[in-house]
Amino acid sequence: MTLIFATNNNNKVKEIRNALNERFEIISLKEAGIDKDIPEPYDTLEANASEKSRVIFEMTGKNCFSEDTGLEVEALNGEPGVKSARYADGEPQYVDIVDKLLAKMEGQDNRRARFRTVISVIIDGKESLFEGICEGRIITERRGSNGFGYDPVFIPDGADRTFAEMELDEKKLYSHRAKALKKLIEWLQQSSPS
Ligand code: ITT
Repeated sequence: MTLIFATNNNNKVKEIRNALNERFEIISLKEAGIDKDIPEPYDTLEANASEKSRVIFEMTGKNCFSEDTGLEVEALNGEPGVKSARYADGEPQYVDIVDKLLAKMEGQDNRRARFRTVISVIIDGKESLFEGICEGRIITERRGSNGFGYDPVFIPDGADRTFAEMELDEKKLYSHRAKALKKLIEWLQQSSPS
């Protein structure tokens, strides 16, 4: 089965490919020749994921999926959440989103946080949603150079290294994205066994 992956984030493409089996082929927007910045106008991961897959389905008429991911930090009342990609936008005092997160978490004892991924898939015009959650904690300084986004400051429960200190094969044992993808794959395999 072939699916267009409605994302402009190449790290997501790498992680999803790494976690897929040979029954599925993923075509990135770039590979599909689609140069489009898809807006994320809503205030839930679900609504934004739906919007991204809907836009690409309407453009192509092909089976596709998208995902929206947020980092939800307990001490920050669930922030940055749906704003994770744009957390430091318009705030030049921060080098990047991680810099802002570390500043907001300074002096905080409660370091609990979780990544949440929502996948929206459209098969033959019909949408389904799948969720994956990874619980963990935010450390006080960056560690590691792999991955992307908040990976250098997030340690998943059950590990003692950040996602940025792990290779893809290890990150997928814990990750929100891999968990949501597993649900999607199981559902696809049940829907079209062979
Ligand atoms: P698309 O919308 O094109 O898929 P995006 O980067 O804008 O790509 P999101 O809206 O889902 O994706 O943004 C979520 C942000 O959260 C993302 O830019 C990263 O900074 C961060 N993020 C998402 N998944 C992550 C992960 O597995 N590890 C660390 N940070 C992550």
